[in-house]
Amino acid sequence: AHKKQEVAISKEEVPVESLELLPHYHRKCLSLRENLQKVQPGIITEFKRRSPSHPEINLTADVEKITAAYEAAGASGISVLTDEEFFGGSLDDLALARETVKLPLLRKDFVVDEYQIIEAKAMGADVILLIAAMLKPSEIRQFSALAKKLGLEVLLEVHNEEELKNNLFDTVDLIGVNNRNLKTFEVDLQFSKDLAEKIPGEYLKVSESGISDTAAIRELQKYGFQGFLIGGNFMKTEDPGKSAAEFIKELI
Ligand code: IGP
Repeated sequence: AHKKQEVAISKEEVPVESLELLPHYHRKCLSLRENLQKVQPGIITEFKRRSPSHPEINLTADVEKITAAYEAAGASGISVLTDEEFFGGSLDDLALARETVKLPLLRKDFVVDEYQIIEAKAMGADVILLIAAMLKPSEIRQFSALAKKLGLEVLLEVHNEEELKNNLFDTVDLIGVNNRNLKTFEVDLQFSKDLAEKIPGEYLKVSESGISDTAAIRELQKYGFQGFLIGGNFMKTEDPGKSAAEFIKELI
């Protein structure tokens, strides 16, 4: 049976106690970490309508159609942007993706409080993103501990050695090196290559952003990366699911 779930509109309208009553809040999460280890390389495809650097990637994209096609293409997980202001995303996109696929889902957003983590669980996410550049280590510690308590996995995003060193908590599961500098939007895969050897072995390594060909993945695999987060390269095409399928077929 298809379990439809009401979607949260805003913090003011939906108190935490109501989120905790939603069925997804009690569901057992899927492991992105395990899924990424099953098939190598593991591709996390992203559903993204627009971004600050690319204001019109695919504004009217159909989340059900594209996430279903990503799953059929062999993705290991799917990242869904829920930030409205900068990325045109929504919790509805996440909830619809949850209704559509059985893959682990990453809630891609700027998490700055505990409410958003509870909301992520209640809306059907399996993984949350914590961005080291915008949070204090004490917050990363606190938020990742809450996520673990709720059964969610944590992807910590770093861009330099300092961010990495300050946040190596055992409540983090995956470490993503963002190849895009969030201030200048400049992308360079060298960020992943430089940080790879500094990421302790217990964390699954993910390379994020700016990946546009399979050669880049082959190269990054040599540095120990097992997960690859790819958005624009697929979303900017006419048929993102088909682009992802062709890309993944070339790799596996
Ligand atoms: C995907 P790209 O270059 O393949 O579209 O990038 C993903 O890494 C990017 O969307 C991203 C992101 C973020 C978005 C990485 N970190 C933090 C919003 C917030």
